[in-house]
Amino acid sequence: MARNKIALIGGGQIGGVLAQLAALRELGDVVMFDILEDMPQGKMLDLAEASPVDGFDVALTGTNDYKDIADSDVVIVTAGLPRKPGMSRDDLIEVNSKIMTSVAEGIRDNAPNAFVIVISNPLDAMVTLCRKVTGFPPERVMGQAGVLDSARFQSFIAWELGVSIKDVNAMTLGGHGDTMVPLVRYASVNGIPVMELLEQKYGSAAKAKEVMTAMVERTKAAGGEVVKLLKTGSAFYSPASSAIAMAESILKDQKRVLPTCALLQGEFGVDGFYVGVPCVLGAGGVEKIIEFKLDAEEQALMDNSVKAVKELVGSMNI
Ligand code: TXD
Repeated sequence: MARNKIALIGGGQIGGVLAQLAALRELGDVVMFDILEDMPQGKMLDLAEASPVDGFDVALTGTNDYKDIADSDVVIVTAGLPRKPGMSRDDLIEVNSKIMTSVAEGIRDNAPNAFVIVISNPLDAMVTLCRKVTGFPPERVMGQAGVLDSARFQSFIAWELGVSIKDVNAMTLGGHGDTMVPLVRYASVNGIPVMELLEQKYGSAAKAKEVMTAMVERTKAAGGEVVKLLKTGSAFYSPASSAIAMAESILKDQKRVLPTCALLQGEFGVDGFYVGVPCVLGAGGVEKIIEFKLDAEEQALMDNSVKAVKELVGSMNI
């Protein structure tokens, strides 16, 4: 049986960590494509030379030729510019649209059966464009944002409550921008509502709400917080880990329920737009979009986020 093959389009900061994680977990052979000459070849050679130390046994290839991504099972796209301090994700739309169009053509023509996970920003627009250009069915084209946004929310909750991150469960919905919706009502520590634990800690519902609001706001601005500290480039460890969790769930048919930027066709009252929602990811890609009831406040926040996604996508004229 052939080994799984993972193609990485874009060999920059996130691409490098994706390659390392895929190799360490032996998810399959990895091909890294980039337009920069020799760079992906150099990175993959370097990583391959770590394999005797780490003990992973996969083939690692760097390339500037799309032909090398043939027969890939999963393609993860990070090609594009990251933002600089002070920029919003949406500021990247013009330059990254051009890049995404050429990338999607390369995938369509060379890996027509692959599942595609888009990471490039602005995420909701780039995944929409990628699907449009590839013409792939919606279950095979998805975006990564929600796993990361949720992981950030979970981190803040764990740090605030002084509990292990392993026991915190929380999720964000909506677009990958300032309007994302961290779901407070469903945030829990092994099923115990986080709001209840905050009230215990602070002895007042008002203070608990204030602390939660601060964590929600920090989650929404978490990408910018990292950008500001790094000075050049944006987050790369956490986006890579997040996309690898999605790829692994597909390659191993784990059927994990992960917040995924998926094409909605009536779910949550949205039709024809990519929005972050919980999905079952398995051998069929986005196998199921999980719908659940939102209360009035959550629905209003979701509507606001969907509106922002629609405006963003509309600005691309595709
Ligand atoms: O959660 C998320 N979705 C994200 C997204 C979280 C953080 C950052 N996110 C976005 O990912 C970020 O805003 C960027 O749009 C992408 C990639 O971020 P990264 O930090 O990896 O950017 P780099 O280091 O600049 O790498 C981009 C690479 C670089 O090596 C370029 O040479 C390459 O993309 N590039 C291309 N590759 C292939 N084809 C084309 N046309 C191309 N143009 C540039």
